[in-house]
Amino acid sequence: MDILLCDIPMSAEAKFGRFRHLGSASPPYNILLLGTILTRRGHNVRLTTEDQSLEEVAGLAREFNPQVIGATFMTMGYPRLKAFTQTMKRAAPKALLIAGGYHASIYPEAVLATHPLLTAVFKGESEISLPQFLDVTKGGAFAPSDLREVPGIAFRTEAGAIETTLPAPLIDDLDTLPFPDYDLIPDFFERFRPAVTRHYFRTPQAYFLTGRGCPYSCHFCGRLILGRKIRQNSPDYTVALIEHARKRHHIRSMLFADEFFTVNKKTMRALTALLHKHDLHTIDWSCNGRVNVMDEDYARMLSQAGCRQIGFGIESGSQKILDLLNKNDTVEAQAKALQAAVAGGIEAYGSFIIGSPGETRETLEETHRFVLDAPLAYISTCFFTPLPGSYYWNPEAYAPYGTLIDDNLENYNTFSGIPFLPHGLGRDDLLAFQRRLYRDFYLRPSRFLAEFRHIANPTSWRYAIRIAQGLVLAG
Ligand code: B12
Ligand code: SF4
Repeated sequence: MDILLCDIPMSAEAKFGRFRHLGSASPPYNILLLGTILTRRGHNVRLTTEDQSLEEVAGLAREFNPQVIGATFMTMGYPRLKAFTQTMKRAAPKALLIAGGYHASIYPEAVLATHPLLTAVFKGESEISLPQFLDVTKGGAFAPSDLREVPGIAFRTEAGAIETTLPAPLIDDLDTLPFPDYDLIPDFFERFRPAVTRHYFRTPQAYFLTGRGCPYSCHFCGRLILGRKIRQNSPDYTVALIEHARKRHHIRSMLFADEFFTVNKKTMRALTALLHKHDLHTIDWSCNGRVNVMDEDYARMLSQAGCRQIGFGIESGSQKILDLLNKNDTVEAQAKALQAAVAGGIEAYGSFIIGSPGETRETLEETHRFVLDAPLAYISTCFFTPLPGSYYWNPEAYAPYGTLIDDNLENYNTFSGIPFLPHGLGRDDLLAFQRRLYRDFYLRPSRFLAEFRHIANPTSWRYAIRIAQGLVLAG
């Protein structure tokens, strides 16, 4: 069967607003993996990425004329679903249209009800349910009641009612999944280059997700759909995945985008040993880190295995705000973890949230102090956004702390939209703080000197120019 899987088009302007010159498109790991699985089952799959325009995707749909077109999107992409389904229906009238991904998984019935052109909406992990859906629908010759056999979907019955099937099972053993076939996106490594905060990483850079699930409950995060249990690929699988990417794509750096890559020290000890054994420690990599497991010895072990940068979700330099975000960390522990990472030879990158519930001028100053005092190499900020599925999506939860000023989900991108204002602070206060934080952090002489470490890499200079231009253009 011919299948087109699309990451809903999203221009850099829509996603990053005034930081459009600095932001990069995100690889659609989810449909890349689904596409790989379907290809292995004999289907003919094409993929499109968020940086392609709707016209470009429509052109491909017209030419390819697939039997099924699937869309993935997060909350900020949801308002574009209507135009997407209408355009695809015109381009490939016979195609069944389906949707999945984070936002669709939280509201499958509502998404289906408001998008009459959709045949089904998938809820949660779909590596098992999507192939079943294709088997049942056979490209068009099926009765709606047949869809009851497919787990984890919302669909319309013959009578037009919306029905939901039992949840699809989570993949228990992630090692059963195939390696993502990057060739499904022909220019993958050109399209998805290292972000500005990792500008010195050599290309091609591989992008991996080797774990799923989260046991925490940060109040700003909608981590519902992948479950509470952390599931990780085994070290053997991860090493085979890297070997494959090295042989096939000659990768020279790697990004592990999993939330909890470093959380299990035993797994990491085994993995780093294998990286040395297979001579893969020569490939630079970056990952996300949890504060509670970081100490200097651990950082040194990771650094010796090729880890150059760890990203920490710090969120705030104020304990009051960390508590209101249910972050389960202390400011002190955050600072210690950053110091340990740096002492062990790894660069620390911190991401921060501005304008959280409870934020005041004082808490912003605490964050400012933290950022300037901590041994951070790069920072990024986003504005607090009450995302669907998160604790603060509920008005009763945020009302004591602030006001929702924008309900256009297109602005729920966390980078440029400011949908929520804490009591006592205005939009201009938050924007002015962000500007001051970036300026005071990035324009310090010590930051410039730090960049000289990367002088041998010409891509660094291109990026440095891009960062400077981007910050000037962002105002
Ligand atoms: C890793 C990660 C990323 C990675 C990879 C994203 C990805 N698509 O997988 C990167 C770094 C690129 C990323 C970026 C962003 N992320 Co993120 N990310 C996560 C994280 C930590 C884990 C996600 C994960 O493991 N995905 C694994 C894949 C396999 O799962 P999946 O995408 O849901 O896909 C499965 C199903 O949904 C389904 N499916 C998906 N699409 C489709 C389509 C069809 C047709 C079908 C049938 C099925 C289907 O099948 C897939 C395979 O099982 C979560 C938090 C968490 N613990 O869940 C946040 C999270 C998903 N991210 C979030 C956000 C907001 C973002 C950003 C907007 C941040 C920003 N400001 O840039 C960007 C958006 C990028 C983009 N356009 O996709 C939010 C989403 C909230 C929301 N309501 O929108 C989360 C929940 C965190 C949070 N803050 O609440 N993210
Ligand atoms: S932000 Fe918090 S709840 Fe969300 S995935 Fe990360 S640790 Fe889990």
